[in-house]
Amino acid sequence: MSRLVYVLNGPNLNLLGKRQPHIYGHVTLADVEAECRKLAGELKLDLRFHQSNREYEIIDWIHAAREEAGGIVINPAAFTHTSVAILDALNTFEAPVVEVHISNVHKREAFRHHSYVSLRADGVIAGFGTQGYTLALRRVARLIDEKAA
Ligand code: DHK
Repeated sequence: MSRLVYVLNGPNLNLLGKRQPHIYGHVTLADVEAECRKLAGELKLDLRFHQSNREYEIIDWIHAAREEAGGIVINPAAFTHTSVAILDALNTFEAPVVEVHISNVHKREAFRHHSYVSLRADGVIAGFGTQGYTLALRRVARLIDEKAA
């Protein structure tokens, strides 16, 4: 089982830290990546960390993950609520998938309550702020370890 994990981020998350900080906080995506890389070192995981505002790029990264990754952590951002294409791509990936939302989407507008990605995700983390990413990585590491045992 590969110890490579893809951390994928959807649209507008490049503006994390500047965008609606009352909802998404002041931590930047670069800060999140640094925290994930630090934890990955401790958990002996390799990481590919990506963000895109384009649906097809996220799909292409999921396809790349099929070839080499032991897990995916994904915050699809607004694509969560719209993208059958990302769900279909994730359904081609056989290893663990954890879905992350920085905010508690269930406390927000009704259109954020439905997630296509949750139909595939092995677990969902919402409302833990950017800490959700490291929690998700810990879960993926555990699932990889359990499969290897
Ligand atoms: C991020 C977004 O950009 C929104 O479109 C989602 C998610 C929620 C988050 O909480 O990380 O609805």
